[in-house]
Amino acid sequence: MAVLEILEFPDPRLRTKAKPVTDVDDRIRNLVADMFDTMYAAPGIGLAATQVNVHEQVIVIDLTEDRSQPMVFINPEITVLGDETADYEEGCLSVPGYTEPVARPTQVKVKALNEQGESFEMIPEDLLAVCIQHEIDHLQGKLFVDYLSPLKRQRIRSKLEKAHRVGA
Ligand code: GNR
Ligand code: NI
Repeated sequence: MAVLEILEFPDPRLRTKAKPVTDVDDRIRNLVADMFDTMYAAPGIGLAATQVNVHEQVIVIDLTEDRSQPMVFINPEITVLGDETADYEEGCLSVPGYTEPVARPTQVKVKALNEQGESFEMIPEDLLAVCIQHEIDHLQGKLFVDYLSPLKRQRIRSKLEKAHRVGA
């Protein structure tokens, strides 16, 4: 078990597209354990493997404060079920210190593998629906700042670049 380093925007490695996991084996279960350690330490409610510079399709989520509902999504596939979208004020461990509203579909279905390599489907609601879409975006090399205006994105980029230079 280990707390891993989280890449921060505008690190180009965050733009890498993750590959599907072919074998849900002990190596992947170890990665999942390290990702939970990293997410809980941050703290955050979700983490995609991309953020710890592992470019395989693995996501962990736990929306609870007492860490009681850990969820694992391997090779997730999302289907949008309806036209409705809602704005949610999003943040990201890879964009520390900034939040902005993002509009996303509210009705989605997710199919994935669990830690045992078994397939499951669910219809997430509310914050879970937001978080799963945010994490699947990471696996595709996408960040919530990509939904903002170029001006807002550039301001965040400049401030984080400066913070990285100063070592803040
Ligand atoms: O901890 C997190 N909080 C959060 C809040 C609103 C929308 C999405 C998120 S995910 C984020 C952790 C993270 O960066 N996951 O990739
Ligand atoms: Ni994020």
